[in-house]
Formats: sequence, C-alpha cells, structure tokens
Amino acid sequence: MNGPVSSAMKHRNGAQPARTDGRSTAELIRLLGSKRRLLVLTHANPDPDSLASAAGLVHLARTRLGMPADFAFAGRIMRAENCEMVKACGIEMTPQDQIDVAQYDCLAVVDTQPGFGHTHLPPGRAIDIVVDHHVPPKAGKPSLPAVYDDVRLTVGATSSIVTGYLIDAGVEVPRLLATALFYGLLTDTADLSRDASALDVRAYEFLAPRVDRAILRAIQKPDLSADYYRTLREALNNVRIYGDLVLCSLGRIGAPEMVAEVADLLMRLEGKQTVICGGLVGTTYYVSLRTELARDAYEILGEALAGEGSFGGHGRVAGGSIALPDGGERTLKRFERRLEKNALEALGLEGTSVSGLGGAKD
Ligand SMILES: [Mn+2]
Repeated sequence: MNGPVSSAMKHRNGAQPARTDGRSTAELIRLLGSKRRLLVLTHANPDPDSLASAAGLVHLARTRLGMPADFAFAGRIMRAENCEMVKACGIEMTPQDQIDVAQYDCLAVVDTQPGFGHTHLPPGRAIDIVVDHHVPPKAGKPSLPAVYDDVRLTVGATSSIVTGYLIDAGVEVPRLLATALFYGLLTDTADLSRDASALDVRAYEFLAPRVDRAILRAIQKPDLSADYYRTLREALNNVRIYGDLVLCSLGRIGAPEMVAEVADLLMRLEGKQTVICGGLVGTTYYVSLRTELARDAYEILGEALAGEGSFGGHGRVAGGSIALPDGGERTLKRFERRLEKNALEALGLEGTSVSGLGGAKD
C-alpha cells in the first residue's frame, strides 16, 4: 500500500500543470500499447462507479490505441438505478463466465483489487492493470503484482481516476460515457460531499458539460416495482431503534439490493447516526451498515458480524454477506438476535431500551 500512495504523492508534487494527479497516464498507454487485447474486470454485482470505470477504460483502449477491448462482469446488476444506467448509457458488457479469458493478453481490474472476497478473477492469470481507490486487502494478494498499479486512497471515485486518463490522453468522451462516469462519480462521492479530492472536482467539471441531463435524471429516478414498495412497507414496520442506532430486518427478500436501499433511506431519520439493515436471499444473509460516527463503518460491521461471512467498505459505508446453515425462520431469527447483540456491544448501547417508528405497530 505504501508503494502506490507514495508514488502518487511524488507525481502530484512534481506534476506539470496539464496533468491530472496520480500515476502517469503515459505509462498506462505505453503498457496498453504493448498488448493486443484488453479485458476489463471488476467486483461482483458491479456498482455505478465500477461500471463507468470499466466502460471508460474500454473506451480509452479502443479510441486511443485502436485496441480490441471488452468488459466482463460477474454476478448481476442490482438496483433499478444501475439497470437503467447500463441500458440508457449503452454500457457493453458480457457475463464473465461467457468470456474466453485466453483470448486476452491484457487483464485490468477496476474499482477493486485482486484479493478482495467479492472479486472473482480468472485463476492462474496475472493481472496487468489495477485502478482503484480502496485500501488494499490485507490478505489474499496475488504473488505477482500488477504492472500498472494505480490505487489512490484519497480519490473519491475510480470514475474520476479513469476520467483523468481520458483527459490526459486527449480522447473525446462521448455523451453517454460522460453521463455514466458522472453518475459513477456522483454515487461514490455522494454528489462530491464525501471523500471528494481535487481530481474528483476536476473530473466533475470536465464531465458536467458533456452529460446528457435527461438520461441522468432517468437513471436517478427509475421506475420501481410494487414488490419494492411492499418490501419497504415491511421494512418500516420492523424498524428497531436503540438510541442513535437503527436496526432493520427485511426478513426474506427477493433480491439483496433492498438491504442497501433501505439502509440509505433510514440513515435520513433525524437524530440517527448508525443504521444496520439486513435481509435473507435464499440462505445468504445480506447486511448493510451506514454510520456518521467518527468510526469506520467497516470496523463496526466487522464487530457486529464477529468475523463471520465476507464484508467490505470504507468510511461511512459497509456491506457484507453471510451464508446461513439454512433459510429457515428459526435460523434467521437466531442469527439476527446475535447480530443485534454484537452491534449493540460494538456501539456501547447494551441495555438501551428499544422502540419502533411509532404508530399502529407499537
Ligand atoms: Mn468506487
């Protein structure tokens, strides 16, 4: 982790005025120029920042180097907003299991790094390019480091780093790609209010005049299914409030994205500082944590899960999943009681009395 950070600092200090900060785009272009075919990968169930970053890197390789480039994804596109983004911005992507990795001599990973639990990379293949803004994983790192490793912890969105490459490379950024990158940047930085660096602001200013506003609006306010509102109704009936902590169980749900959505919604409840929201899909329990406390969300979630399952996150946001022995009601209830107890301990709220939102159910 010291390597990329210190070299990024060095570059920043000695930067020429026209350059964006961080690693040299020329270095990336040189590497791409020595390869024939690029495959861009990201973490499973890609979010807007990873979708846009991948599309941006594919565009750079195709237009600047005339190089065949593809983006492959694992898992599924969750949330109505993300589905709308893929459709409206025309993001080309192929399921990873339908890709013949042997066809590619250059592998890139964006918005994540080898070694993260939610990142499924082709076994036995070295990764050539890593572009990310997360703290590198402590364990599970590959023995061969990437040739081009651009991890910038101070940058709010990978979309900003990729936009920096496009600016530096002088390639034209089409309207739909600009809209995707802009949306990726907005979601990861909460409209530049969270973790935003000078590069994020620079990328924002570069992209803003190129954005298709009608498409951006459609992405931000997509149609929602009746099932969405039914789950929401259940969720609101099941809110448990302990001091400044809000716990919410969605019970059994059809798709995991509701967990994060309800967590985001409840975070706006006045006076609340931490939200933990969970739901069961099949036999996998998904959990999202949001906090405004001075503590890292990842650390609180780690304590609440007592080391079980896999989880990730940074700053104010964390999420994870745990495989339960079965999908039965008793197993679910038992797990949620344990999670609640651990969470109360982690936040020093043991013995605090519980209430709901008030109204009919109370
Ligand atoms: Mn990101």
